[in-house]
Amino acid sequence: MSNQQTYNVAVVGATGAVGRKMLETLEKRQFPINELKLLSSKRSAGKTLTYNNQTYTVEEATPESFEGIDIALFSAGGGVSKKFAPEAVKRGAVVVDNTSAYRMDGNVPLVVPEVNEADIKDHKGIIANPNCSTIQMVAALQPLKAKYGLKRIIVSTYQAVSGSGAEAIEELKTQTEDFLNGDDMKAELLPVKGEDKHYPIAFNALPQIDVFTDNGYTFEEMKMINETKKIMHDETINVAATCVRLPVFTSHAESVYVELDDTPSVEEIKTLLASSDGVTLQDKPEEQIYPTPLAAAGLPDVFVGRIRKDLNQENGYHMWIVSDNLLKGAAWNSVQIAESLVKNHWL
Ligand code: NAP
Ligand code: 3JN
Repeated sequence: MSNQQTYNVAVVGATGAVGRKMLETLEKRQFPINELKLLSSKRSAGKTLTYNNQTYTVEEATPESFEGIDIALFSAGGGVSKKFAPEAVKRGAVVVDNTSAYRMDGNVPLVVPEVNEADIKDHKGIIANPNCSTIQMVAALQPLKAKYGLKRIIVSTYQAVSGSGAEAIEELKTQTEDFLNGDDMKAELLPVKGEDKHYPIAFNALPQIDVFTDNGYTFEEMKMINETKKIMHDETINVAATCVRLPVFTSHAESVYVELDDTPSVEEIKTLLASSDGVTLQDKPEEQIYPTPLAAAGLPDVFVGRIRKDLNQENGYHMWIVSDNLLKGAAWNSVQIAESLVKNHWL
């Protein structure tokens, strides 16, 4: 019999696009679970989900749901985290929160383990998982920052609809079928649920993810800017972002321009990234090898390719970064944080 310590784990938002990937990832990693509790809103209470070939009944989340829970993985929206994360902490759980509710809170570590795992130990009950677009970018850029210094990032994203949840996946499917059948496409959700205007996502590209802020950037863009500085512990990095939604189901892609302090060769950068944790280099233009969203889907790594020097700026470099937004961008990063809590005795 194994003496391995096991933990009571709650997944909040278990029926959602991210929650389902959380379950898949916990199972794949054989996370040491004693009891598993699957929580959702009243709507899905009573539904069943399988984990390790066992059937679990989903329950409505209430404050009492967290009695006896050691680790709670939240991905049910910021409002749910604001309401229930403190209740979970009060009852002794450590929360790994996938929403933006606490990301910029000075008392809450914001963690991508390949970048700032040590920040986890300072938690006071809640650890925040960054936005998916931020995670894949900082995971790829941290090795460059550590070795060559990082002054500036300009990023344009090409984001999958699964970042907007299960309903957005359905909207892309339905619009695609309607368009191919010669029917009108109904746009009811994207770019942002509840906003005045909606545009079809099928066969389209929408330069709006989340609502606009007063400075003309969207919240998604501001998340990338602010979260990058917090995770990298560097307020001096200049970051600009343009976030775009594409008719892709899974994996976000990013065209990234960086200016470094130093001027390494492209070969030096490739060698560094090829040996970096969580990063896979796919960069052989002569063989048309570069990352794509379809190929990255279902895999935990951050894929980097198309690395080249800027033609005018000596310390400027361009690259293409792709990762499964529901795995490294959400579920896998959260489970990595949970694994680190356990491994380092930081619970
Ligand atoms: P989704 O597919 O729409 O799923 C939403 C989940 O939240 C469902 O399980 C839903 O349960 C649950 N939920 C909704 N209201 C609830 C309530 N009052 N109490 C308890 N559970 C409730 O959305 P998703 O794509 O999985 O995303 C969920 C959240 O994760 C997002 O809002 C966001 O905050 C976060 N997220 C983070 C990233 C990232 O970048 N790290 C990426 C995507 C999402 P029902 O089945 O009962 O409706
Ligand atoms: O749109 C994407 O590709 C990522 C979306 C993330 C998201 C969606 C709804 C609410 C977030 C997030 O994690 O930043 C939130 C939120 O919690 O603010």
